[in-house]
Parts: sequence; C-alpha cells; structure tokens
Amino acid sequence: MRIDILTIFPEMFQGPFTESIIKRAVNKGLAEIHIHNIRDFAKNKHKNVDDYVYGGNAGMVMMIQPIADCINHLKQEREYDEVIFLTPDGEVLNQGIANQLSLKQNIIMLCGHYKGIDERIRQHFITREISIGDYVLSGGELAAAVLADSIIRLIPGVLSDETSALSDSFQDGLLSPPVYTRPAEYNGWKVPDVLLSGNEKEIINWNYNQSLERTQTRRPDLLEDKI
Ligand code: 6GU
Repeated sequence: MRIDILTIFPEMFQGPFTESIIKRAVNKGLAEIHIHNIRDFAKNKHKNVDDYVYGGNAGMVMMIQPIADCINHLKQEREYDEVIFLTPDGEVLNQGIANQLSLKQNIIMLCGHYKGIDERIRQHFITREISIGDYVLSGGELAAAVLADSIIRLIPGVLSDETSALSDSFQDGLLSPPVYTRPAEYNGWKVPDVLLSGNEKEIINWNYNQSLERTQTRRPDLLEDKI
C-alpha cells in the first residue's frame, strides 16, 4: 500500500511513522508513506497557501491551486483508490472503515487547517471525508497519522502474529479481555487460576466472558446491534 499525505506541516510526521509496527511495515516494503508539503506547490510570490474567506467571515481558508496541483501531480503517476480529507465533519473513524481502507492500494490523505479548505476541493477531488472523533484538533495531521496507523497495521504480513489483529479490541465488536504475564503472584496479587490451568477450552471461555463483561460495563453501545 502507498499513502501520500498532503500537509502544510510535514515535520509533524517525523515521529509517528518511524517507530514500532509502522516502521516495520515500511521496512518490510508492505507500506510506503510519502509526505508532501502543499506549500511547495504554491505559485504565488510569497508561497501563500491560504486566503481570506469570501463573504466576510473571520479566518483563512486553504486555497485550491496548491492542493489541486499537488493532487493532479500525484494522479499523473498512478491511480488512487481514495482521496481522503481529514475533517471534524467527516464520518467518524471506526474499525470497519480501517478494515476497508487496509485493502486499498493507493490512498491520498489531505490535512486541512485554518477555517477549512475551499469547498471546490471537496467537490471535485475528495472521495471520502473522515473524522477521528467528536472533538476539535488544530489540524488534520494528527488525525491522518491515527488513520494511517489504524490502516497499516491491518495489512497482511505487518503484524508478526497474524492472529493478533483478529483479537484486537473492536475487531470482533468486543473489547479485549485483561492480560497478565509473569510472575503469577506479585505483592499478593494473583493471576486468575484459570489462566495457569492449561485448560485451553476453559481459557478461551474465560477470555470471551471477560470481553463480554468489559464491553457491557464500559461500552454497552457496542453490543446494541448484536442483541
Ligand atoms: Cl480529521 N481534523 C481536525 N481538525 N479535528 C478533528 C479531526 C480532524 N477529527 C477529530 N477532530
């Protein structure tokens, strides 16, 4: 998979993609992430990428030309499955959307700023608008990093234990059960006996019941469509 991220703050992506699972995915050649500075495509003298909003309201809007040129430049090189705009008024990201997008080949992610982007970009270039939750961030960069992470870890071969993505919270619509590691007793606090029993069937049962109980108490909304 190839992800192209369009931003006016390319430095914001230094950290998130150079550690852990995403780093491994990139090193294995399973994911390619390319960061593009929208400002590099600005044609005006001062390399401006924003302008005053029409209609007199306060605030700046990201203008069409640099973004359109950047997207068209990329589209000349390859076909894109999705051109995603990260915005608080998009559909809210969930595991189902991450699963869908993990099957794509080429994705563009556009990070917005200021009061937004010229509506004509959304009308003519954007195929999907995604938010990462009901709160406001300063820009789309952190949201793009979250979205990219949620997608890349699902690409086959990225996780070393193929089953581990399947047992993630949300993958089956339930939260994960609690987990323990050695020692079996610390400070008088014991690991549940069943996990030390070696009885695989009972352990599977216990884990499932714990998942169900956690989901019922913490996120009953996740169970609503199952009942
Ligand atoms: Cl995608 N962008 C911004 N600016 N804020 C957000 C968001 C995106 N998702 C949740 N809050």
